[in-house]
Amino acid sequence: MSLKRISKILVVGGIVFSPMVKADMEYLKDVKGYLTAQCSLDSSMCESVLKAFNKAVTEKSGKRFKASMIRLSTSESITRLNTELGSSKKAAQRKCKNLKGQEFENCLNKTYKTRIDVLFGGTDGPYRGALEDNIFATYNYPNTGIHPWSAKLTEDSDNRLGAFYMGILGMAYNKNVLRAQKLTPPTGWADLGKSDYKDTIGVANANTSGTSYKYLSSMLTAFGSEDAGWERIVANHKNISQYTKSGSAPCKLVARGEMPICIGFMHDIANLAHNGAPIVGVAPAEGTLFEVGPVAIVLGSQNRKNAEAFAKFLYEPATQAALEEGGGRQFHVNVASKVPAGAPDIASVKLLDAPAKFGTKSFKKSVIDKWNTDIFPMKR
Ligand code: S7P
Repeated sequence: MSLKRISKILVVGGIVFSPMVKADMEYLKDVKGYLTAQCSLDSSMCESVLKAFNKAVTEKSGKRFKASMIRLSTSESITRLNTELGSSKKAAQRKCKNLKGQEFENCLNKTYKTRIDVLFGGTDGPYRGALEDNIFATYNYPNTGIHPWSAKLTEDSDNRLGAFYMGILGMAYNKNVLRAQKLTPPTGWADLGKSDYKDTIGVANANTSGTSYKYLSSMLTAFGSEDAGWERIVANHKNISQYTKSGSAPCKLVARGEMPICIGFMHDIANLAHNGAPIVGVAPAEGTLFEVGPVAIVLGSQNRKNAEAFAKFLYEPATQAALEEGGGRQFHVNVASKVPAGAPDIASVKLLDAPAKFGTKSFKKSVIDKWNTDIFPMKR
């Protein structure tokens, strides 16, 4: 996809379709029983979205509804689901091996035993990689009244993934801490490797965090060649003071003054600043990648109709309001949703376009394996 096309699809509200779903959300009235989700947003957003769904269903159906949820980082969430489906997959290899197309999908759906109905939130890389695992069901995700970056993920995944928000990866610093340590603010990825920044930077661990994979992918895209990107990753590693499990943790530490510099999503940084923290976001000068926040229904879900209703609900402006209540200032999928106050200014960001291979399981594995063997053990 050309950069021109990316810029076009990112113009929030730039393309207006007719409203996608009726505001009355009648489809929620048939939701009953159970729904178990794995969520990879920041936990406050996971909770506020689920609370909004429970409330909307309870109001529509007239019966109290309570979905349950587990919060896991994105790669961790995919790994956990694959582990849970381990024995089902072996059974499916025997039972479904001679089938194709819809018959194959129906067979997987019958054979898989899972307690998880739906995955939502987190970054797109690990979800894209998991398409090769045959764990997500097809669904007619909403396709009108939405921003094109969402429709693209659904199209790329042959209707196995929806996407309900978009965010841009960046970095941030605590202006008080930087001043106290007599450091100048970073302006881009290359600055993070400067010797002045020894022990000052926080980023998440690549094994668990989708944000971390987005960071590595940005580095491998921003410097003209992957080799040049790896050199920068090594230089930055020497200055990392902490690798956290979750992607949103480092900038929270920076907001509290416990660390000078972090790598994280610009909408999370904007939220911390909006709430009064002395944190300043930086759009990396060399350019950066964006995430789209997916939703996927699990093959074998015992509560399939509820999972479908939940996936549809994520596209409603009501979900944008719930995200915002949980501190989410990312761009919501629905063109009718308001851009949250304090959301980052896309026009000031140089957006990069990662090659399609970054969304494949094998390439993601090769990047994370290299990070584990060559980068992480290096002395800092
Ligand atoms: O807070 C929103 C958000 O930042 O949460 C997700 C999260 O950082 C990804 O989690 P991991 O890095 O721990 O996998 C992002 O998708 C989202 O923008």
